[in-house]
Order: sequence, then C-alpha cells, then structure tokens
Amino acid sequence: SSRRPWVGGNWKAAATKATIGPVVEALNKSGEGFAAEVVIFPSAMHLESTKEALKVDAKIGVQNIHSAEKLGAFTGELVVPQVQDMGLEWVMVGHSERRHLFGEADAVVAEKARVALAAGLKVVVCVGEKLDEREAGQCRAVVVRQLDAVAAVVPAESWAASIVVAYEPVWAIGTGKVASAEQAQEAHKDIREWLEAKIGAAASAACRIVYGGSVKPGNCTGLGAQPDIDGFLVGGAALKPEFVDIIRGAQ
Ligand code: G2H
Repeated sequence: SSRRPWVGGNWKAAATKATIGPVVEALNKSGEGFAAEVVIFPSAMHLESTKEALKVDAKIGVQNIHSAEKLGAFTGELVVPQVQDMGLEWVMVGHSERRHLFGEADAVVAEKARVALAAGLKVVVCVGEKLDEREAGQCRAVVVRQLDAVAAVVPAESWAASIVVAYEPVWAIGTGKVASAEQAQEAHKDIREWLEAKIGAAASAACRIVYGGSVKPGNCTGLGAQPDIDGFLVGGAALKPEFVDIIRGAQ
C-alpha cells in the first residue's frame, strides 16, 4: 500500500537502564534510515535519556497522558504541555493495560486522544477485545465501540494525518499467543471498513493500522504481509536488540 509502515516499541514499566542500553545501541548501530516510521515509548523516567541517546531516525512518545489541557496540580501524571516542552510528538492512549488494569473507560481514552490531537501531537489509539469477548463473537463490536468513542470527540481530519490505530487483542498481549495472520487481518479489515463508513474513504486509505500482541522477529513477516496490517506495536520484543529485525521486517 502507499501507507508508510509504522513500528512502535512499548517499553511499559519493564525497562531499566540495563535493558535500554543494548536496544539503543542496536538501533544506533543499524545506522538506518528505516522504511518504517519508528516510535519508542519509554517510561516517563527514560524519556529524556532515550531521546538523547538515540542517533537514528526514531521518535519518542509517552505511554499515557492525563486529559488536562494545561500544566497544573496533577500529582503523578503527565500533561500535554510537558510532552511538547520535551519536544516529543507522540502519545499513546487506551493501551489495554490502561483500560483493564487501571479502569480507563472508552470516554476517558477518547478525551485523552482529543486533548493530545488538539495540541498538534500524534496519537496511537489502542483497541482490542478480551478473550471472552472474542469467544462471544464480539470482536468487531468491541473495537467499533472503542473507536466510536474516539470519533465522537476528535476532528475527522485527524484519522489520516495524526492517528495510528493499534489493534491489540488482549488475549495475545504478553502471553506469547500471537493472533494468526488471518485473525489479525480480519480485525484490521473491520477497522479499515469502520474508517471508511464512519470517517471516509480517504481516511480509510491513509490511516495506519498496526498489530500488537506478542510480536517477535519470528512471527512479524506473516502478519506484515497482510494487506491491512501496516506495522506493529511491540512490547516485550522491543526490549531486545532484535527489535531492529522487526523494524526492518516492516516494509
Ligand atoms: C501489547 C504489546 C505492546 P507484547 O501490549 O503494546 O506487548 O508485545 O509484550 O505482547
């Protein structure tokens, strides 16, 4: 497709200086110009050091954001003006761990996306069904519900220009159980169709939809070959030097 592949590395709260060093070194040694757009999401503790250390064409983003628009008394949170102050461009919202471990409702996730986009930042919107929802045949309905909440509050233009949708089936996250290429393609096609019906053909054609959930160098090729899979959001494997192989595989 004409869409530039996109690969995110989500370091969660799983990284320390000891694990980050070799990954940054591998990225720097690759010395590329990747075909894919690369965005690393370190913890707040490691945003600045990672930004300083990376010498390749990769951007840095935050894993979560508070929905307040201004600086203020929000102990323990990060706000959009701080992201901008650090010269960062990307914000992740709605990761399944935010939704399911920290109880973020669809509307909360949507409001975070709205505030970040309004400030000119780019946003990864994560969606995905839980195992019981998949087994009940609700995969499409859950993802549509999560996306509808975002569409209700963000400008339609944002989808093509500033949003990446990450489809991450909750049952595949950190479990080693990767979705099959067919399962993932089916969900990505549902999302592409939702974009076309809800936002428009141009947004549907332009918006990157990436897969997340136990992506590794050994399974990314089959996933990436699917017509509606435009890259990956990588957790565990983004904390290993082989992350570079996943980036290279996203063509
Ligand atoms: C899904 C993914 C990255 P992992 O959460 O967002 O993590 O690759 O470890 O399943």
